[in-house]
Amino acid sequence: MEKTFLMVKPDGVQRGLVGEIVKRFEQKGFQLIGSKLTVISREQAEIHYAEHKGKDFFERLVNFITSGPVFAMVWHGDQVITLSRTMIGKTNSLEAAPGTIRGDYAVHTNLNLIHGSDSPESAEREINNFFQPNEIFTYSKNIQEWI
Ligand code: IDP
Repeated sequence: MEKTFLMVKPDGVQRGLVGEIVKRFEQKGFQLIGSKLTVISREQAEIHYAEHKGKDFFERLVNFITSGPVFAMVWHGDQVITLSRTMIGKTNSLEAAPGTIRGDYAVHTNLNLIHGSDSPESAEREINNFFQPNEIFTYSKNIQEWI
């Protein structure tokens, strides 16, 4: 079992896609174990996107991600890191396949609705950047054996 950090970006919140996005991960069979609507600080954004520091789109990315509320989530499940990335779709909006969140709802790469961790290491770092330990809940569901 793994944990991952998923975040509906400001464009997804503005467009009213929080429910649709949560629904997809719930219906897949993953478990929501933490969530909050929050406006992230510039410092948090720079930590979150540290690997892009120095790139030409970095400033715009940080300005965008801090421009309004995001819906930050922690999800739990088997292979949730890889499977949630598949459900999100490719970064480049021209390559995001129909059926994926970006493929179904996003037009531009810089307004691509959702972030998902790409490895166990990033997931841990990103969860710690956005959540306190007491904001994450583990609980069992009997349905789990059917998933
Ligand atoms: P990911 O969100 O699919 O994991 P990353 O490479 O981590 O993709 O990039 C983080 C975010 O930075 C992307 O979701 C996108 O919003 C933005 N981004 C990445 N590459 C570009 C680009 O070439 N132009 C504009 N924005 C970009």
